[in-house]
Amino acid sequence: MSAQPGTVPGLRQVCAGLSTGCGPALPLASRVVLELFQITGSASFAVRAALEEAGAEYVTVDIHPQRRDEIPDFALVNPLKRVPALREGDVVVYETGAALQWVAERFPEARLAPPPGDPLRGHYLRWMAWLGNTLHRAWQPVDSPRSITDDPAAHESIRRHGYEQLERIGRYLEGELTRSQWCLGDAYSVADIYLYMLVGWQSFVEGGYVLGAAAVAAHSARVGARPAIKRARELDDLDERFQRHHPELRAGRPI
Ligand SMILES: N[C@@H](CCC(=O)N[C@@H](CS)C(=O)NCC(=O)O)C(=O)O
Repeated sequence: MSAQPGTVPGLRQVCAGLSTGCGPALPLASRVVLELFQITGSASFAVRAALEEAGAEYVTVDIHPQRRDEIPDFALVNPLKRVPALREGDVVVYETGAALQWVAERFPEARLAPPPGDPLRGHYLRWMAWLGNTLHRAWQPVDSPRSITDDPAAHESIRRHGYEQLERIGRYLEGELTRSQWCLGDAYSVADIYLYMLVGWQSFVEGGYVLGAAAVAAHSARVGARPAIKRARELDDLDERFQRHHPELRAGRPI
């Protein structure tokens, strides 16, 4: 969408249809801008997709993977210098799961999470915790055993254990998603976005890998067909399999 009067060039003004947050345009100096620190095609995709789902107005701050100090504010926003990270005025949030939950709460009209007190809240919290502490980390042993040990003799066994864990995770997800449209049954949430991205990372596995079976694939297809998700993929230069159209570029810049 095109920038509106009074906004930063490139700022995404996508508030149409929301009941709040779209008042008369204020002079730029008096506006607090929501910033997404990102590397296109990385874990920041999920947060961008949630912002797109929410119809949020935000700007992106592109972090160069090899030059993380180029943007001095990045270390202030996330001392770990990892993406995604969000800043809005004095508020900063990093860690994918936390940032997704924050987006859902910041834009409640978008109904991207069950609110406190909702009977689905416990399931939602459980999904978000599990995605962050289990599935997000599960690809590393198969994709990059050398990030776990530099002893090449151990890599095969690390990979084998990694695949065994992925098989267990795949069976678990099949059980959870069979007969269920979304992670929370009929209620779409940021958990679906997070799961969609993490399942999409299967295409990075050398030689190919399919996590789970028909129910996981159907869930990914449902999420991936949503207009906001398609838009986020285009913005992040990703195809339907989560492969970068231009692997040599991040936000249009060479890596
Ligand atoms: N636990 C973090 C992990 C974030 C993360 O690893 N981000 C990657 C991009 S996919 C990154 O910034 N990697 C840079 C690095 O490891 O130096 C989260 O959930 O946000």
